[in-house]
Amino acid sequence: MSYLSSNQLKQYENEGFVSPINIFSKEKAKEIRDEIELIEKKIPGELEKSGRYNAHLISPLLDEVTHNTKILDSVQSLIGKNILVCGTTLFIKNPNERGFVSYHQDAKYIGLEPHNWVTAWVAITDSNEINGCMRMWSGSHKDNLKKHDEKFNEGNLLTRGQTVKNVPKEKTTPLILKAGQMSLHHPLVVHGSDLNRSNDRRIGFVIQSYIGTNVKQILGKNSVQLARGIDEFNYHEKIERPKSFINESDLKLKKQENDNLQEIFYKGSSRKGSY
Ligand SMILES: O=C(O)CCC(=O)C(=O)O
Repeated sequence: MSYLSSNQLKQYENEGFVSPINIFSKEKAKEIRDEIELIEKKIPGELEKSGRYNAHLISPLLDEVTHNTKILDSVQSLIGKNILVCGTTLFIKNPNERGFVSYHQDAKYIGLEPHNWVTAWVAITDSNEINGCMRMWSGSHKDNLKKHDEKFNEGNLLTRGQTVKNVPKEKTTPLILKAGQMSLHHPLVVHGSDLNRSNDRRIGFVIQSYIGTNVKQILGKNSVQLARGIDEFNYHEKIERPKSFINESDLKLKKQENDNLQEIFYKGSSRKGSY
């Protein structure tokens, strides 16, 4: 049986996202936040810019989230039973910083084809309209890829500032989540987020993305972990799960994976990798 109700499945089909979904307790979320903040303290800068990708490779707790049964049960009902993890991103917005995310479609720049994949946004802190939660343009996944401009505004957390024009912002749906809840969104749904106007951090741990084994990376190279089922296609190199908290060889692997990602994200761009 699916972890998603029939109404939630309908919501995904009609709107391009499903939210909120209960995954773990707020106490567990706090434990994960503490682990993230311990990494930041032990290795300053490790989770900044391109370092915000693939923190699950050095953190057993983030690895545990990535392989969480409730998340995988939900994902399975959207993309099938053979599931790979092809990367994660920490979207952290600190108070009094200018971080926002311009409206975009993930499928525009991630290079994963066909679109048999889904992104899980897991709230490590509460995420709401005050601290800049994600906002979705409901139903926009039913259109094809839209034109994106590259707008390199200060504070844009997207690598290339990819921006869809004329998004009806007043009609977008805020995805309000409590720490420990998640949302799932479709590769084609247009979404973004505003500034954090609160006094605390907003932390989202994003599995970007869960892909079916039939999905290829057409812009470069992505290594993957098998999350569930069998990989009958073997399109991607497999990588190990972390051996311990901030292990030397895992740190090297994270760096190598993130260098590969930079190649993908900046393909065809005049701008070269700072994020
Ligand atoms: O965390 C955010 O505000 C945006 C995240 C996002 O764009 C994504 O998960 O695809």
